[in-house]
Amino acid sequence: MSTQLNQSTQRPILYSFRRCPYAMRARLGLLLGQQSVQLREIILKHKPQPMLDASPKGTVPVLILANGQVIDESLDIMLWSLSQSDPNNLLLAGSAKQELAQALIATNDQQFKPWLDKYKYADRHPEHDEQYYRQQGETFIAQLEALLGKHDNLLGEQASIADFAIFPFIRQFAHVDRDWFFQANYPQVQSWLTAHINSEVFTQAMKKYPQWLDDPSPITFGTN
Ligand SMILES: N[C@@H](CCC(=O)N[C@@H](CS)C(=O)NCC(=O)O)C(=O)O
Repeated sequence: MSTQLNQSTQRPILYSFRRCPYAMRARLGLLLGQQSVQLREIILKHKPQPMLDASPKGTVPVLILANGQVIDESLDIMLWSLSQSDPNNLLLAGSAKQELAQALIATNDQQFKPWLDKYKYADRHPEHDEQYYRQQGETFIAQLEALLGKHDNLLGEQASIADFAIFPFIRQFAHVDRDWFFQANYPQVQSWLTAHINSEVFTQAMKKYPQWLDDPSPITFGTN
């Protein structure tokens, strides 16, 4: 058997959905950790059975390692990838800021994200109006604005895991009403977000691929 075939069968499999911020986080983590995976682009309305067999909770991203281990939480995929290789020290090894990074990501996932969903789909949550949900989300945006007033990225001049884990969600928040967001009084968040959106790694993470079920030929994503 050729080495090439061998390598491709041993690459981890990533089930992903391009527009999902959790999947963006995982793809960014894989690129930044210089990993190479077989990408299976899915749509949420039609989840492939092999993905559900591996992870019955049915959320993307799902990473299946060559040894069969399943990692089905986006942050764990980032952590796995960066534990393989972390040339930019995104994990903040040896820094007291590690706990801060964890806490900020937890606030994003547990507090900000539920408000973001309600803001995005305010018509499905008629208890309050869109502006109310946006204001709830702004508590976190204001927290980021204060951090970014001190340095270019959330925890220092250099980006860390916190920036990459969080900015896809702030992008989604900004996109609900771009005109409002980019005139609001969050200049540091606006330029931080714009810089990350325009970065090479995000451009690579957002490349479009055919849906796996329509085109099951192997697609390599990441470092070759
Ligand atoms: N905690 C999970 C959340 C992942 C998640 O909720 N992904 C959404 C898409 S953005 C999903 O797959 N939802 C299932 C569905 O809509 O059917 C993670 O961090 O990976």
